[in-house]
Amino acid sequence: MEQVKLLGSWASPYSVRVEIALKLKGIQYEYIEEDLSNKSPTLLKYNPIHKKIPVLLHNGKPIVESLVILEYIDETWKDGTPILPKDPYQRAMERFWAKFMDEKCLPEMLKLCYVSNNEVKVNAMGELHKLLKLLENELIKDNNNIFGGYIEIVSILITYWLGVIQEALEVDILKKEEFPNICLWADKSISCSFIKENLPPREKLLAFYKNHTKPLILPN
Ligand SMILES: N[C@@H](CCC(=O)N[C@@H](CS)C(=O)NCC(=O)O)C(=O)O
Repeated sequence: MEQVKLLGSWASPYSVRVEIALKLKGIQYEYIEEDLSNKSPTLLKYNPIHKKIPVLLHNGKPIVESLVILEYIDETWKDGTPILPKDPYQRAMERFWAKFMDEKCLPEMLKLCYVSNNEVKVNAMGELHKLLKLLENELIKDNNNIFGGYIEIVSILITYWLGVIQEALEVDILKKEEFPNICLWADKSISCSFIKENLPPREKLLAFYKNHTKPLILPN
């Protein structure tokens, strides 16, 4: 009998990525909510390097880092719906755009939310705008075709979290007129049942960000 546990946090897109993948594969698992302000000995034991959620425990063995976990789930439970595409080029493209979201977009989103210095926040907004343009152009170029299951799971950061963060900070970066392809893709993606059913309720997430983010004052 397999034992699968997930240490997560309800407001974390990383943790929700893993939940979506587990549900997609039909894996039974036990979810353990972590208090990130008072990390459990289990979290520190199984992720001593980063001390972060999510941590997947498969028969007692820990796997950390959401992108690594998604690939592990896909390779371990081959029977369910595939997460990464078969074609090596497609796989490479999806991995590339996943890294783009986590390594390029996310740091700007974090500055936007948690840095107190207003100038840093305004710059982050500008940087994020430029990055989203790159994504918008990619979506136009590929006619929305490169984006399969893996990237859809990874990009809840943009397709769901960014909208909530924008509302909490009262800014509008991802405007429909400027980013029609991203907005269309985001609408489609988050209304897809396997994504939608696992997202935290919008109002709850919004209240969380209103509580936790530092306000931003836009220059005139
Ligand atoms: N690169 C990691 C990021 C995970 C991450 O940043 N987790 C946050 C919650 S959203 C965390 O555990 N933070 C606790 C801390 O930084 O002390 C992944 O993809 O899993």
